[in-house]
Amino acid sequence: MESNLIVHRLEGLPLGGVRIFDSLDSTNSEAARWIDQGAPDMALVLADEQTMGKGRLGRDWFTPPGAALAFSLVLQHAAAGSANQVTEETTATNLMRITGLGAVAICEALETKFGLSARIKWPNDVLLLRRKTAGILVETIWQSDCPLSTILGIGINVGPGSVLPDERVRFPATCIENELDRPVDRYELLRAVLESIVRWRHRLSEPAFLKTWDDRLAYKNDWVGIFDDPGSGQVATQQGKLIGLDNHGRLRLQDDLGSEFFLASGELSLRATTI
Ligand code: BT5
Repeated sequence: MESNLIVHRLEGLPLGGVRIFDSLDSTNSEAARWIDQGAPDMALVLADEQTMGKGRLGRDWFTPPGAALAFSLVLQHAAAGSANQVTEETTATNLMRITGLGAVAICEALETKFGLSARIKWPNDVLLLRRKTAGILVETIWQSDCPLSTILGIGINVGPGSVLPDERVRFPATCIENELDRPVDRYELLRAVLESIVRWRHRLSEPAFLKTWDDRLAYKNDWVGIFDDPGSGQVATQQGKLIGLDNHGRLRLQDDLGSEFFLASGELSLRATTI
């Protein structure tokens, strides 16, 4: 689709600017370059294809042309009114919640536009029928201890061309069209995700947001293993029953003696397991 048609589809959203590419290394990398040049709040970078799409911890994210949504949104913290009054609340917890914001927005868009019930594999994956359909990569630019800008990067598998076979991914993948069995308009989906982000963005510390996030967690009441790197064949570093989120967006779990423990790191991976 031509850039001006895409911009037309996004009309009325409070975006700070839009950069659209047929092919790009990574929308998060382009957003970082734009931030260096003074990107406004809510600047959006969109690419049809990514040649070096990024996952967490140096991993890759596959975005072939014509089959996926890959975009990054710049959130300027001064615009949110927090840069001058950085507290623990606005740094650690709110940054963690920005991954939740992306996950909730994807789930809400899939529910409202397509009637799909998606689940969040904490912290950054969105699943349809226990298969990964979308991933979120949040990167923050700091000045000393102060977060200046956050890049909310979202990749969503829309058509079958975006799905890698099971042996090439760390977790089984799917796409929206496989689950719906009909074509999906990528830009209708993009608009719905952005609308949800706009709706929740300034409400990340409200109980209503935490509940919306918590309600969509995958593996609730299941036993999960927590791995540093589940692809390496290593055993779980911890196991527990997944209870939900705490007030900060940390994951609450219970060990086999019933004691609660919490996970705050976004660098862990969960797998359903049995004991
Ligand atoms: C993620 O990392 O899931 C974060 C993905 C974020 C991608 C977006 S696209 C727009 C923006 N610009 C970027 O450059 N990135 C963001 P992680 O949890 O580390 O998962 C990465 C792993 O998922 C890889 O190692 C593969 O095993 C698998 N994978 C790669 N591409 C996939 C795809 N299209 N669908 C499902 N799984 C995939």
